[in-house]
Amino acid sequence: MIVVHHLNNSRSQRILWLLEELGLPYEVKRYERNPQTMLAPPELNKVHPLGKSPVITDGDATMAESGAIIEYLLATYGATSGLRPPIATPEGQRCTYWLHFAEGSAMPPLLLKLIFGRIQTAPMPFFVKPIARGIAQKVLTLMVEPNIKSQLDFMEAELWQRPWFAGADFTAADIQMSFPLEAAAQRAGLDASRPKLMDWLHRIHQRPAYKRALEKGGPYDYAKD
Ligand SMILES: N[C@@H](CCC(=O)N[C@@H](CS)C(=O)NCC(=O)O)C(=O)O
Repeated sequence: MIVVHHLNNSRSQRILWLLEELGLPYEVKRYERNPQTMLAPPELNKVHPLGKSPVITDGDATMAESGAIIEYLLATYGATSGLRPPIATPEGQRCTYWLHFAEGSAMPPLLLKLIFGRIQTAPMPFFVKPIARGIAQKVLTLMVEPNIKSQLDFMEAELWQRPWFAGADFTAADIQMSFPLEAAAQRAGLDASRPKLMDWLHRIHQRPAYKRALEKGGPYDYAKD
């Protein structure tokens, strides 16, 4: 039996969604973030040394890292699902690209925005405040925000060419891309000025498997479009 070690409001929502799309039986073990630090509880370290979510176990195998988990589930159980087009096709190549892009390129600036945004409002001694805030603002305006903007422009342009990230059909690339785009809509300025991305968010949120995954996973603040 596949067990998903699922943290509330996290990337592991994507794994529940994939399992629902595949129609596989699985068990969810829920973990709650520390409300102050937002970090995962220490029990997750007992499943995997890094203590992050998602992690799955399947028989003797333990696997972390969303992209790797998605590849594993598709290779093991999803060969005929159509969610992973053959690698030698343009759809397959695009699917691989977005499966990697989501965590490798899209998430880092979004995470930096979150961290440097928190520095700007964090309590600290009054004499440090203007320096810390000034540095945070510079990093945000010179590096982080331009990166987010160019990535969002790029993704919007891609969706003007095809309805889903890999091509004409919904694939695992759309599942993997959900978290960065939901995070961008929540805290990084993705809005109606990028209509193709907003329409894509709306379409993924309408999928029955997405809705079933929400019921299984519990609180998930990112499911807004
Ligand atoms: N690149 C990893 C990132 C894993 C990750 O950072 N997960 C977050 C949840 S969105 C987490 O566990 N955060 C809690 C913590 O760092 O303690 C993946 O895609 O699986």
